Amino acid sequence: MSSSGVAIWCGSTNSATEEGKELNDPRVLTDVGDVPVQEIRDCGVDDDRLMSVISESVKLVMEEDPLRPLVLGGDHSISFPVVRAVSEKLGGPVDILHLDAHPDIYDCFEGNKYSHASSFARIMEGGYARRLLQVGIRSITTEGREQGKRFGVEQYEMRTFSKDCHFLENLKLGEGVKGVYISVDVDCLDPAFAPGVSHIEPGGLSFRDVLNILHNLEGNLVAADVVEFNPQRDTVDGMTAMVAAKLVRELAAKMSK
Ligand SMILES: [Mn+2]
Repeated sequence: MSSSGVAIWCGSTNSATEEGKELNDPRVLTDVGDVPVQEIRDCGVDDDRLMSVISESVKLVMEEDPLRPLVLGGDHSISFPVVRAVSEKLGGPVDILHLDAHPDIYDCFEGNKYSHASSFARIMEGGYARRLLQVGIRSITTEGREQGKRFGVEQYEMRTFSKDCHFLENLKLGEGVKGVYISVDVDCLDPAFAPGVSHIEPGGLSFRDVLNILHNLEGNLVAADVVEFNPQRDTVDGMTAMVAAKLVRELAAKMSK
């Protein structure tokens, strides 16, 4: 998180978002600090407890009306405890727009039901989401498709993106539920735009595709996460940190509307 954190305020760009929100305004973006996940893990707590710590931390942020959490990973395992907290705090399910190369919906991955590849199975089982739209998908197994069907997930694959893009850039979500949650895995982007991720998967979205979807989305955006930026892989001039930071900036602007 630290290098994308620095990139959010980087002097090579200015403090305005594309649609003219001022990030210097604390009503648009305020850093409330980190959850010390690694330190907690090092204390030997089990995964159930670790997930609870993340959920309780998000709920604590939401006490501070009108703060809306925008959580930075880490890997995609955080989406489950964050969405759970948002849904429990607001008192009902949300609609989720999930941008990712992968559906992250395995029942269990490498023996871990809380893995980065299982978060959306836990979210759907828990009833924390009504609709789940997955966009950018281009690495999906038979189990991923079956789990998608089982939970009624709307999976939009990259192979049909040119056909679906008009629909995806005019989304209206969150009506009749508590609002909209956006989860952005940086690997939804083509590696040409964002090589600094753990799982390189060619054939992805352009940065402008993602911005078009976000900017045009209609709905009350109550929370979001940006995950899977990997600073250790960000060897091309820190470019992916800037990409992740711009996602955070534009999401913050969208959330402050
Ligand atoms: Mn992914």
